Amino acid sequence: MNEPAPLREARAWVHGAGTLAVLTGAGMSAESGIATFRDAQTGLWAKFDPAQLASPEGFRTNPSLVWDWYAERRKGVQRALPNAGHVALAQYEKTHLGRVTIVTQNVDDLHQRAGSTDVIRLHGDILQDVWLDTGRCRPCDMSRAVPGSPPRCAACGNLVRPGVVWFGEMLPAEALSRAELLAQSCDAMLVIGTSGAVYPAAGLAHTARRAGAKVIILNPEPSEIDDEAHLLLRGTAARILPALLQ
Ligand code: BJW
Repeated sequence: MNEPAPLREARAWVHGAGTLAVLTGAGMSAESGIATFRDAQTGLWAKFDPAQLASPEGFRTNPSLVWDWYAERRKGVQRALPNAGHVALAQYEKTHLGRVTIVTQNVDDLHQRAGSTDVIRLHGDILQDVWLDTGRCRPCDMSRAVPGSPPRCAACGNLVRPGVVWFGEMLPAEALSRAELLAQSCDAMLVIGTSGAVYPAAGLAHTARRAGAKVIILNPEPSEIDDEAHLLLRGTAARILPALLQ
């Protein structure tokens, strides 16, 4: 087959890795119709203000604006289907059991719906409801939430918010520590569809490289962490991954 040398080399590193870490960002789900954040024309931050919509301060200032924005995005996630890239990763995990872990910044569930089982979610789950400040409120439960925009807990009165990680919030500790250990111990890291602008997720590529892993970045555009890559694959997730993981 007449294919580019970087793709052949990347395939050899991926298949040769006893432990493969896959770090994914919004570009992974772009071909499923879910908008990225920072793409110049179509990214969410080209139209919306992250400080207003993706921060605890923004939510406290205007809870219904933020809730309604997330409600629309939830519908988009529920309508979306995994693309050929998600499917290729899930199939690869099945044939390389115990050797592949996905670390995703994405708040959608498309990796899981494609069949991937070992998925670390760094930025939470957009489809989950949690209580503001307290997370899961015991002994309250969501079935007793008073409907509204946003709903409130019937027992404690607390506001309900989407279960995502906003700017300035800590990442889930267990997920972050698993991801960091993986970055320190993997043989190869495949970084897909992230601008590399948001930390601590973006720092995982640096950690992996410093620990001796081969780092491959798949992105149609330059990213802020391209310097960490041993190999750059220029293309989209749904086009490149089926070829890379075959
Ligand atoms: C394709 C494609 C296709 C297109 N195929 N590719 C160190 C230095 C500086 C700042 C900080 C630091 N450590 C912490 C911070 C502060 C902050 C931060 O990083 N700020 C930077 C912006 C400067 N980080 C935080 O606040 C984090 N919390 C934290 O660290 O707590 C401790 C702490 C707090 C304060 C100070 C210090 C420490 C939390 C970050 C939470 C991020 N939350 C969001 C929103 C989630 C909820 C929601 O969905 O609404 O997460 S923001 C948004 O960005 C989202 C994403 O997961 C995240 C990353 O974006 P991603 O995935 O890279 O998407 P894009 O759009 O940027 O890029 C898409 C890419 O795909 C592009 O490159 C395209 O080319 C490509 N692409 N089509 C493949 N088809």
